[in-house]
This record gives sequence, structure tokens and C-alpha cells, in this order.
Amino acid sequence: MTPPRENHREDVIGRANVEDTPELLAYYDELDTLDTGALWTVANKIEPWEPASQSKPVLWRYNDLRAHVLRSVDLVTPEKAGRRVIYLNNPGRTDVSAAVGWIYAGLQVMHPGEVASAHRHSASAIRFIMEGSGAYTVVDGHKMTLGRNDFVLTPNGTWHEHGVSEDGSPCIWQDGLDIPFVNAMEANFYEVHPDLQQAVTYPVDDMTKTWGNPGLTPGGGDWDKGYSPLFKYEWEPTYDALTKYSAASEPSPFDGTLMEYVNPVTNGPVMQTMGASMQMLAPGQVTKAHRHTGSYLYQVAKGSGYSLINGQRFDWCERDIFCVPSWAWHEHGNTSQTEDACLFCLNDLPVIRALGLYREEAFGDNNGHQIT
Ligand code: 1HN
Repeated sequence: MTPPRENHREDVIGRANVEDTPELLAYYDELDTLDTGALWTVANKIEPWEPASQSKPVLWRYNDLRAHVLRSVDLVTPEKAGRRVIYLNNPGRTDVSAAVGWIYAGLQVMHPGEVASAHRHSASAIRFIMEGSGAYTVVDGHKMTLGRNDFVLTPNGTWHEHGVSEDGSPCIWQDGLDIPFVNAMEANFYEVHPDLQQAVTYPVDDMTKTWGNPGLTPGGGDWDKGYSPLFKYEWEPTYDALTKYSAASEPSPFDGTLMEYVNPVTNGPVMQTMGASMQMLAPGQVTKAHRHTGSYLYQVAKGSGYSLINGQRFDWCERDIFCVPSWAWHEHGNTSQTEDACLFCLNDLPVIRALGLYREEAFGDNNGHQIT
């Protein structure tokens, strides 16, 4: 797939190429006793020619996971477990419990009438509702009601708790957090709410009603936090926007019709560390392959199709989750000739972009399609 480049050879001039001798090995041992090392022994590893992701491309089929997630209800209580979650453990990232790159994700279940206690931490979260009715989240006193394909932000440092109303049905949602990243930065704090529950101090869904009106911003409304005041992003307006945008524009050859969720105050990402987008693939649409830096976790919000990731094919349907590791070639196809397909994507692009690390490349050969 990736055509080998001439300068990928390890013996190229300017790259470390020192053979072990008894004298050198003894020298390395001496350095080791002083908590030091010779750079040329690790240089090629710590300075790869291009990103070499530890993460594997993985597809998590909802059909396989759903029953296991539901079973946790009989096995543990929210009081004892804190949160009832089955997390996505990428085989290349088990050391940091990540789904891909530095992103954690899990499937959480709650039954009607259940409430999980309030807490806050330095990690930020995006909760995407997969099934059920009556789910809600309270963030710093703002209560958001949540339906299928809606998502809610619980940003860095905000008190948050979740529940499902008595008249609802069992709910399953995807939690996506930047925990591995915040831990890698060694900056994670965690605190339980002193009262275990927080008071709802604003009208229900006030943030959506205030900040979620297209083309309008509240008079005198000020907001200077590092995350979006629009705590909840709803499916209906998202799907409506994609439908209109796709009718008025040519799709990107790589992404189909893609829209990024934004903070309405800055037009930038919804949070400082994690961003989100929704992309629509028209019936029968097949994209060309490209790759870019950043880690991406996809959730199939609607439809069915497939993705080729580094030459491997993954067939997906609604509610499946799959990841595209940094710098992995990927292309998508909608296998339905009548229905569109929508992919929700959680990513670390805000970090990648803010640090000037974004790079993108189109697959040049074979008319832009990977050879499988
Ligand atoms: C968390 O706060 C939630 O609030 C879910 O529901 C999963 C995983 C690790 C750390 C915090 C939640 C989490 C989490």
C-alpha cells in the first residue's frame, strides 16, 4: 500500500547506523548506570520518517457488543461501579486503555430511574446517544435532554451527572474522552461532588435555546470559556444541515459532505482537546483514499457501508464504531443505492491543529483507491 520511499532505508546518510561492538555495549551499560543513553541507539525509533501509529484499525460491531453492555446492568450497580461502561480497548493501545491514539471511548448503559453521581475531572467528554429515550445530562447546573444521535459536552472541569427519566427506556451511549491524552500530559484531576448530586439551576435545555439558533447570537451574551456554550448538539438540525449543504455543493472526493460541529462563539472546535464532525455519503457514493495526522473514532449514525483502512476492509452498519489511526490511508463507501449514510466522528484535531501538526496527503496511485 504505502510505496516504500528511497529515504526510508535505515542506512541512508544522516541516519543512525552504528553496529554493536563489545566496547560499545560496555559503554552503553556504563551510560545506563547514570540514567543516560546514547542517542544513536534510539534515534531512528524516536524520530520516525513519518507517524507510526501504535493503534490498529478496529471495527467494533454493535451487534457483538450490545448484549454484553446490557448484561452489566445485572452484574453491577451504578453506585458500586461509578459508571457502567464497557470500554473499547484498541489492541495496540491497551497500555493506556485507548480506543485510538490518545482517545478513550466506551459504551455506557443506564436504566430508567437511575442516576449516576456528579463528579468533575480535567478530562473532557463527548457523549453520543446510541439508543433509548429519557436520557439527560446535567453540566454545571444546566440540564440537557438527549435523544438518539444527539451528543452532549462535559468539558474539562465541569460538574456532570447523567440519568434516565422514570418514563424513559434503557439508554446506551458512547462516551468519548481525552483521558489518555490528559494522563500523558500528567495533568488529570478527579473530584466527586460534595453532595453527590448537583442542583439544576437553569431552565431545561437553556444552552441549546440560547446558543443553538442558526445565524443568531444572544444580545449581550458573553462567553469566554475554552469550550462551546452549546452543550448539546442535536441530530435533527445536523441532518437537515447536511441535506441542504449536500444539495448545494459538490462533495469532497475524500469525505463526501462533511460538516464540523463548532463553538458558536468562536466558530472553532467544540472543545480544546476534542472535535466532532458528521459526514454524509450519498447513496452509492465511494470516496477516494487519503491520510492525515490525528486520531479518529467513527460511529455510524445512519446507513451502512464499508471503509478501507490501510488496505483492510471493514463493513459497517448503523451503531457500529471503527477507528482510523493517525496517518492511516482510508476511504469510505456507502453500499446502499437508495439511502444516505452518516458517520459521526470524534477526533483530536483541535490539539493537532493548535500545535501545527496537521498534515494531509492524497493516495496517488490506482485512481485514488487502495489496493486490497
Ligand atoms: C466519566 O466521567 C464518564 O461521566 C464516563 O459518564 C466514562 C471514563 C473515565 C473517566 C471518566 C461519565 C468515564 C468517565
